[in-house]
Amino acid sequence: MSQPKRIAITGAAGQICYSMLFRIAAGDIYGPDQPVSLHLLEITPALGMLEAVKMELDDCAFPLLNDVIVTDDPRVALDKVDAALFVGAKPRGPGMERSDLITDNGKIFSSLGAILNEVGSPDCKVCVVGNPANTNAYILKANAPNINPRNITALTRLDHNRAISQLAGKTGSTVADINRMVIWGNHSTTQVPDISYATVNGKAASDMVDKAWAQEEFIPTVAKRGAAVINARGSSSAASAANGVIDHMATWIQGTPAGDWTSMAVLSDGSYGIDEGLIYSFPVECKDGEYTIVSDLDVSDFIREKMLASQQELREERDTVADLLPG
Ligand code: NAX
Repeated sequence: MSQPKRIAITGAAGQICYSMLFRIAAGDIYGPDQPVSLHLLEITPALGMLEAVKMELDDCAFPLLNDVIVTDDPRVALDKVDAALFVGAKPRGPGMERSDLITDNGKIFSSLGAILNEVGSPDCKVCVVGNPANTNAYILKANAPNINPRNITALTRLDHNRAISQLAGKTGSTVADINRMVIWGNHSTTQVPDISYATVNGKAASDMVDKAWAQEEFIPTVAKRGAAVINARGSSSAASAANGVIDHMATWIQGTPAGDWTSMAVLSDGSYGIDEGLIYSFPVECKDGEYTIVSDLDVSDFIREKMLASQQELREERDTVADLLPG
């Protein structure tokens, strides 16, 4: 068997990770022939809980799980890892404004970015999950110039999966029948779930649903799904978020099926007129561990206006965290 792939995971004692670590240890990211080592990072007060998670990982006797490191030292967790999943962040507390959350969590990502810059591999694959995910990835990238900026991504795969599920429900099909869904923009309520290119069993989705549903129901339902889950269960999406992270990484590493694509928040190269350097969700094709932004899609005026509004939100978030960006 090959050398284990080393994966750092922050916030490892939290609820998303409790649904995620066991699947990674079972091979769900790198596949059934690739051993893995988990580098689990937590803040010091949560180390006891994290030890309990390690006990359970040990008790599963996963054949692919080479070793598990439990630490509160990011230098140990991030040392030469092949992949880093940045889940750990504070949730929004009572009375907190979104801008307070951005500044508080932004500090976590500027300091972890600087440490990844020192001890990480330049080609480490990064997925930021902790909110605000796109802007946290932006902060991390700015503080980690030694890391390939194309490899610093944020999670919109949960939104992508939510969109597929809504379209399948509406068209009476199964999720496996649906291809070419897109999420544009920020992982926030300004995101733009877009069925313009989606197919259901090879047929154009836009011919199967009315425009009013696509514009007035589908988009807000997907964009506000996180809040709907919070209202229903009293805490934020965990298992579906964990599944989204695993899908994001597995697709990036193992590739998109022929004729399909996925959505990832990645470094904008100016595609579709989006500011270069922002971390923005685009449709991407993945092959051999690399992604390519799907180019030259025809974007309607309705969708473009929403894409620009999401870009504007990301610009404002970037300006809010200017103090956390070096230089
Ligand atoms: P939890 O509060 O259950 O867990 C977070 C964990 O992070 C805690 O155990 C905490 O001790 C740890 N932590 C805090 N600061 C840390 C630091 N500096 N270093 C290492 N660990 C640290 O939250 P959970 O439900 O797991 O959610 C984690 C993050 O994911 C939140 O920011 C949440 O908003 C975000 N989400 C992002 C989603 C996405 O699609 N991008 C969807 C789900 C989720 O809302």
